[in-house]
This record gives sequence, structure tokens and C-alpha cells, in this order.
Amino acid sequence: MAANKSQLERSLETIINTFHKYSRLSGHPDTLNKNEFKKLTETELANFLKCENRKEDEINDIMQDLDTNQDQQLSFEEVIMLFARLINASHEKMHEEGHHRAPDHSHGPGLGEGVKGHCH
Ligand SMILES: [Ca+2]
Ligand SMILES: [Zn+2]
Repeated sequence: MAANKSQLERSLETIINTFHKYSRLSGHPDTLNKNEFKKLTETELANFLKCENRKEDEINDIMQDLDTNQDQQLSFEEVIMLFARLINASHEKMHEEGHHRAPDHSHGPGLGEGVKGHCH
């Protein structure tokens, strides 16, 4: 038996499981079509993509941007680029307003938190 998985390892598996939860809904079971991608962002990224989720055009733009082979489907490899960007953007946001990286590293709220979460 392997040792218990770390929180990070379990978080990474959550990404895989979440992708499959939506990729299996219709069509090819291992890619996301537009409807599946839209459902995933609305349900699983309701805070991180709060404003984008209200505009169909913005979700379409994000999908087109991620669809590097332009087959109108998002593979796992294509969609994890979005997750990487969101993690990075959230960390960047945590360093706004006096939360410096050095010498005393501190974090404010990340994406989807705090008072600045309103949509324009
Ligand atoms: Ca694709
Ligand atoms: Zn930091």
C-alpha cells in the first residue's frame, strides 16, 4: 500500500475527476464540447469566472483560446491551461494592496473573494 496521498496530490486528482464528470456527459467521453465546458465553468468555477460566466461570448472566447488544435473540443491537456492560468491569477490577486512577496510574504483574498468581486 502506498502512503496516504497528500492534499496536493488529492487536489490534482480532483481536477481529473472534475474534467471527467463533464466530459462524460455527451459526445466523446474524454473531451469537453461547448455545452460541457459551459456547464463546468458555471458549476465548478462560479467564483473564479464569476463575470465571464454571465456572458456567453466570453465563455466562447475562452474556449476558442484553449482549443489549440481547433477541433471545437477541449481535451484534458487543453483545459488544464485554464486551471493553471486561474491558479496563477488568484495568487497574483492575493499579492495586491500591500501583500508583498518579500520580505514578509502575506496573502490577501484570491479570485472570487473580497469586495472587489463585482462584475462590470
Ligand atoms: Ca481541441
Ligand atoms: Zn504568495
